[in-house]
Order: sequence, then C-alpha cells, then structure tokens
Amino acid sequence: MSITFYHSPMSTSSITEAVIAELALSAETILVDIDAGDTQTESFLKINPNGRVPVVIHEGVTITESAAITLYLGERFGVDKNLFPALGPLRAEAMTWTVWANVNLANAAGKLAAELPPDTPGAVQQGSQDFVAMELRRPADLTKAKAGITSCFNILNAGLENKDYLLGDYSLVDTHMFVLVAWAMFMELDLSEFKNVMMWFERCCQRPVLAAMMEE
Ligand SMILES: N[C@@H](CCC(=O)N[C@@H](CS)C(=O)NCC(=O)O)C(=O)O
Repeated sequence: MSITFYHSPMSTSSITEAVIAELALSAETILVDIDAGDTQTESFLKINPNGRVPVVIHEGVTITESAAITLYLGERFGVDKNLFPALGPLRAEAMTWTVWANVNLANAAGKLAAELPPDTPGAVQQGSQDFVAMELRRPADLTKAKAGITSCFNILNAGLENKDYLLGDYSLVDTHMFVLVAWAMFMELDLSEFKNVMMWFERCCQRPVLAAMMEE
C-alpha cells in the first residue's frame, strides 16, 4: 500500500524526505506551509494533533515523530536494502542513535533556532509554534542553547571515533542524523573542532540523496 507523506521543505520532515528517497519508496507527498498556518488547521490537527510535520500514513496507520518514522520505514523496507539492521544488537544501536538524535540533538538545535534572530539562516520563523517572541528572549538563553548543542556534538563526535558511519556501514541512522547536522551547519555553527563529525559529514555527502539535499 502506498505511503502518504506530509512535508514542509527545510524542516524536520526533510529527514523523512531523505529516508524515503534513500529507500527509493514511492510516496504521495502533500506539501504543508508552516508559515501560512497549514499545520494548525482543524483538518491537519485531526491528522496530527501535535500540529507538526512529518506525518506518514501507511497501511491505514498514521505515524508521527520523525524518529518513529525512520525506525518504522527502516524496519519495513530498509533491512533487505542493507540500509537498516535486522533484529539484534545492531538494531538496538540504530534505535539508540535515532532516538538520541531527536531527544538530544534536535531538541538542542530547536532551542538554538528559537533563540536566533528570525532573519538568520535556520532560525524558527514567526509562523511556527516554536517561535519565541522577541520581548521574551534573554541573552542567557542563547548562551545556554549554544552550550547544549556543543555538548551534543561532543557526544556525536565520540560516537564516530574510528567509524566511517554510526553503525559501521552507512544506514538510515546516518541519513536521519545527517539532516539534523546539516541544520546545525545551516545555522552557521562552527563545527570544525568536531573532526569525526566533519569527516563523517563529508562521507555522507557522497550519497547522491544527501548531496542533492545539500544543493537545494
Ligand atoms: N519531534 C518532532 C518535531 C517535528 C517539528 O517540530 N516539526 C516542525 C517543523 S521543523 C513543525 O511541523 N512545526 C509546525 C508548527 O510549528 O506549526 C519530530 O521529530 O517529528
């Protein structure tokens, strides 16, 4: 049965876009304009009460949360394509990194994006429910957000020590993480001190799907 994918370009749903592309799945993509309020309409909130993309509908089931979507699509379609580990300890590592990516890295990146001036690359825009009104912003929050993301990159850098990719070979876990790291780079964070991350990122850029995403 076909996949329906609710997507807003240059958002968290770019992770799912990349995962679907790596898996070469056909999907009906429904574009959603966050700034225009599409994620807050009554009809969209019936699909995802969180008012967020990505959303994937497959075999009548609605799946929200990009980590859950990556894990589901990986499990269903990625094992045969050598893009996701079969059941076993490596699957546990895949789950750990994918959940970590959202709970820690995406969370830290989101906090930083919400503190950046709205006209800065990667910053949360006014239409988003994550936008923080300028009068509520404090310089200390920006400093804290930068420290939070630095801590995440230290962990990711250590996780990539002596490894080409997070699970050894390239997998959808790298696809997922790549889009979040690209977001951090888009926010003009200097990641040069995280040598393993930088080398991994270059390696990932050899993947046609991810290279194309960087050109957008
Ligand atoms: N934890 C969610 C986060 C999704 C998310 O925050 N999506 C944002 C775009 S980056 C969104 O749809 N925002 C809509 C809004 O603010 O109305 C996931 O990983 O899927």
